[in-house]
Amino acid sequence: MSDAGVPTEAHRCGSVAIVGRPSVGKSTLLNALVGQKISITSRKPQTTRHRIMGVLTEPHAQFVFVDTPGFQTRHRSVLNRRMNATVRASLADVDVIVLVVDAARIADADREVIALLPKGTPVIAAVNKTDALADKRALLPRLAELARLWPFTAIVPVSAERVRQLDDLKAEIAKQLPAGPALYADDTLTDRDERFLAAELIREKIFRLLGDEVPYATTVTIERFEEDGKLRRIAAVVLVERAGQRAILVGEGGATMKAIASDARRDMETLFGGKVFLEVFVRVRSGWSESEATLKRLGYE
Ligand SMILES: Nc1nc2c(ncn2[C@@H]2O[C@H](COP(=O)(O)OP(=O)(O)OP(=O)(O)O)[C@@H](O)[C@H]2O)c(=O)[nH]1
Ligand SMILES: [Mg+2]
Repeated sequence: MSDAGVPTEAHRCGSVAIVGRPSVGKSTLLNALVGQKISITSRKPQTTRHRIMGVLTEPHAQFVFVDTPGFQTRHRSVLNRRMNATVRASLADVDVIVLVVDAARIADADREVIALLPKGTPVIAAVNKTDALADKRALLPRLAELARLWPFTAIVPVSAERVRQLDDLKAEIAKQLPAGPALYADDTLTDRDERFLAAELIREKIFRLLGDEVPYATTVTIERFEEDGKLRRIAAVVLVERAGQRAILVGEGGATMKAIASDARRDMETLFGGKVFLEVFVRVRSGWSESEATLKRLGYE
């Protein structure tokens, strides 16, 4: 800022939506860009259910990234429709859009996301998972194919997981950000509070440790969150649709739930920088993902 409070020309600040079909690596990219794990990731599609802001403050630019759920074409529950609505809303009022695709292939689901892109907002394609390409020569035709699908401002091959070419991506994004002062304090990392992050970390372990059914029938709420000096006492409830799912989640002699809770607790201690005492309970509430009222109460936008 200059003395008169007018932003200096060099500084830029703006919002950047990260969108794409499920599992292309949007959340991994957000975490790599901001340098902290704030958005959960797993091999399973539809891991992310909420939009999550991640702020990166650099000397000449502040990037306000917004991670979004993967735009989906299957599992048409009320929850899924809400998640797609979240994607659409995120596209509507941002300065820049980053479309993430998988370097291995452009699928119909990618084309469906491209069809949602608003005209007039700069869109940068991040071609992710280049590390997993057996033959690097496959990349060039992929870039050409993308260029035919949308007038992207830039197309940047990256590896979010290996943190490769992210500086190139950031430079392309920065060029498109409007001039202006930082909107957030330079130590702001996310708009989400520790309660939300704690619930998400439990959900991540459920996505990572369990098979293909239970994660999608599950949501997590925090019943109690108390800070006692550097110690946090957290009581969480996992809601499932059916008693059989509860049995799977708990596991033999409680072993599965124990693994979920201890993995989640370890991540919370890293993220919050203090000890965590975590209790997790499992309750059956059938129809939670089909009830607008319940979803609203559970914090789904
Ligand atoms: N090899 C490789 N794997 C990656 C890369 N980026 C992400 N992944 C993996 O891809 C999977 C999906 O990553 P996520 O970040 O959860 O993907 P997402 O797009 O946020 O998925 P949804 O939230 O479900 O839409 C995870 O297993 C990641 O570890 C990458 O650069 N290279
Ligand atoms: Mg995600």
